[in-house]
Amino acid sequence: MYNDIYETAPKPERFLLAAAEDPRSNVTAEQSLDELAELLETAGGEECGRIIQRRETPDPGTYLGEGKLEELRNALALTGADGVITDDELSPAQLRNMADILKTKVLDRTLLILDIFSQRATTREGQLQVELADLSYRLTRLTGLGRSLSQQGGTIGRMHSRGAGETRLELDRRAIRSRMDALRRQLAEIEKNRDTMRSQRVRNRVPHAALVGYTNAGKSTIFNRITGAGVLEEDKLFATLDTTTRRIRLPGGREILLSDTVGFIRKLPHMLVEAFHATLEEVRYADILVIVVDASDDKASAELAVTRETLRGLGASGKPVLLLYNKQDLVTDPDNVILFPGTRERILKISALRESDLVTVQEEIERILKEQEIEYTVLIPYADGRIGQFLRENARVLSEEYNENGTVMQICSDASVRDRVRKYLWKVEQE
Ligand SMILES: Nc1nc2c(ncn2[C@@H]2O[C@H](COP(=O)(O)OP(=O)(O)OP(=O)(O)O)[C@@H](O)[C@H]2O)c(=O)[nH]1
Ligand SMILES: [Mg+2]
Repeated sequence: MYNDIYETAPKPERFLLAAAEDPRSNVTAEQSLDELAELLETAGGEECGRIIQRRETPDPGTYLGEGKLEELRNALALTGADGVITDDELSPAQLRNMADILKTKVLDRTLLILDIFSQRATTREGQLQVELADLSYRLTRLTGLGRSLSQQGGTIGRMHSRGAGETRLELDRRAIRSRMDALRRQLAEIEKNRDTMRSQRVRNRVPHAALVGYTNAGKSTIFNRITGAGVLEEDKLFATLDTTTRRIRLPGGREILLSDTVGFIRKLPHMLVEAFHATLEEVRYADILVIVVDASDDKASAELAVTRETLRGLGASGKPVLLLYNKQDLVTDPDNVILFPGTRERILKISALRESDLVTVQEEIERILKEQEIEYTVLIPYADGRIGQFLRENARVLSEEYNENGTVMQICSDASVRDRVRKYLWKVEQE
């Protein structure tokens, strides 16, 4: 009788993990599959074995070669797994063929990440972004996914939290396209509102620092400890999907905006990068990037590389960077992790759990901001009085004199304000 009660707890779906190991990659297939297993756990599933094939490029038709597929089929029978997840994104043909050959549910890393994002997106914008990315993935894979997902029960890969997964697969291509258009329009609307907010910020000239980095590095923990906000921090991949921004006062008295952002990951599906571009605009407009690295992770250096690459893709490289080697309390052998800081990057070894370290972080942000400030002189013709007003509101005016041509002002500000008054620069005037 009690059995009924116990049986109501859903058993996690079990999957075999499969990877084609690229010998040129800077992480091993084992490490990459460890991460895939963590992703699977976050999605509510469980690994029951792995199969790795060493080959430079996956088989274009079936991802793994014939022999390995045979091995996989035996392992499926042996373990009673609910399906297979591949470490790379599968092409439509690979997905279809693998599902046909293995006669089981076949998922790839991308679908798993999409699944997690769809379970975890909380804001309206996040949900729209995930749905858009999900539809663009499915659009080209209707047949393959139909065959793959019809094989077994279970929920992973079906976008269960949205409740629309089943029907969505049946939508025809035209319906999907028009839904995608509608989603893009709604996202553009939200983006427009954010632009307005952002230009107000520029006017208020509050400097903006963004915490960025690999998923699970400790960004939200640092953010919460500094701001007192209650952003979810968890030992799971992709705990954070939405950008949160708070205004804080640094120890020296200066106010800044601090943002917590979605974590990056290797092989982040490109449709997600695209969908999240708007959210990550906060990163593009930031004055300082605070890159957080989990220094206790043996993949730290590869993860830092992914972070830099993603930042480049977002058009956010070239900003002042503060590099935080976090989780020092867990680092047992400091020589074990070799990280390569970029030139002119400040580095701090910290633990988010140590209060004093977080004060140091804020002092360092303050110092960097101060360095960014530049002094220059402008000559503003009397007819352009509003420019003088703009500078009085948005910069520090060191001196102000009047001559026959206009007002000569000595200014201290950051580069963005100076750029806006570029045509009045005294030097330019002289040349
Ligand atoms: N021991 C230790 N644990 C830490 C430290 N910083 C963060 N953590 C833990 O690491 C895990 C991930 O932290 P989060 O702050 O959620 O990481 P995140 O970078 O925001 O991750 P995503 O939102 O997934 O991108 C949590 O379990 C934290 O408690 C640290 O300095 N030391
Ligand atoms: Mg987070």
